Amino acid sequence: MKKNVALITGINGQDGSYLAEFLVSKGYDVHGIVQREAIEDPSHRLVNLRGVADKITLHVGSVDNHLSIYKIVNKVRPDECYHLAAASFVSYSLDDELSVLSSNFNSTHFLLASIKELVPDCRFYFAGSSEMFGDAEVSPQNETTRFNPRSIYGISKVAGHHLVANYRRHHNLFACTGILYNHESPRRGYEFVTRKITSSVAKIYLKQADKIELGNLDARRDWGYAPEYVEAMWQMLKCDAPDDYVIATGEQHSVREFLEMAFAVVGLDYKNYMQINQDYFRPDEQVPLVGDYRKAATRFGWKPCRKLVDIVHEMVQSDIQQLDAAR
Ligand code: G4F
Repeated sequence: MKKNVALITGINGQDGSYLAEFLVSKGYDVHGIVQREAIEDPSHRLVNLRGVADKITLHVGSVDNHLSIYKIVNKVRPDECYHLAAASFVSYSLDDELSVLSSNFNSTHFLLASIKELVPDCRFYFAGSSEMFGDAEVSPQNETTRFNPRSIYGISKVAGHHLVANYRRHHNLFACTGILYNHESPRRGYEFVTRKITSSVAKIYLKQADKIELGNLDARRDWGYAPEYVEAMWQMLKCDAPDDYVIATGEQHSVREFLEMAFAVVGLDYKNYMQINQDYFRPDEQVPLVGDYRKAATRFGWKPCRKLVDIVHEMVQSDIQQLDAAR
């Protein structure tokens, strides 16, 4: 029997690598697009894929280049395409507005246009974000909440979401946006606050550092577990009809609570190591971003399971192990 074929952009990132593992476990023929630099430096840039490296096919290409995307889609002819690649760190988008907006928007357009021409039955997943709600007017947010992005990153995701809806409506593509809230794991990038905290805790515990510098400790987030969130992406594409879904936990915690939990894993008090740095502050957030995931729960039975305290524990332990192994 012919295997289902999936194409993933951003396959070597946190979400892409968990999704690749999940789809391989489901019997998919998994393909991913990576930059040439990743192939040339696999021990760093493909580290997240080491568990499935011999079970997937990587294609060198650039999501910023229509011809490159077109050729890969034509070669792979996917049944499902997951578009996860994006400039995704909100602070960088404040610094580099023009390239974040054009890259995030154009890559989505190139993929949709190629799929429409070459494989119109291919199901398409677009990685949206809670940053689309930005300075939200209500909390919790759901699929009907008005978008009010506060960063170029958020604007690029709203624009991509409208493009997806347009291809669904006018070109009959099975295309969905997953509006995912923050989701974490040991594979999270070091620039995000959760990994910054857990990797610093590991260093402090192993006496390789003596402080951590952070911005606003009262900032609140709805933090979930990345491996569970990638399953929701797949479940969306298995529905009878395409639609958009909020994926979240519905719970909010402050950066301070995250810090407390992380230091508690190694029996230390964060107050002894903490330094506030104004450089890491962002504009005030009045209404917390918290997601209402009931539509996903009702339509395809998705719900978050892993508690934040357990996610934090896993991340700290993993960072300690990695540092230990490198000694
Ligand atoms: O970890 P963060 O940088 O994540 P942020 O901005 O919420 O964005 C992440 O989640 C979004 C939703 O899924 C994605 F769309 C996006 O791509 C990305 O994955 O910051 C979390 C909070 C912010 O309120 C920030 O102000 O932590 C606060 N914070 C406090 N001190 C800090 C720091 N954030 C960072 N990165 N570094 C700090 O020192």
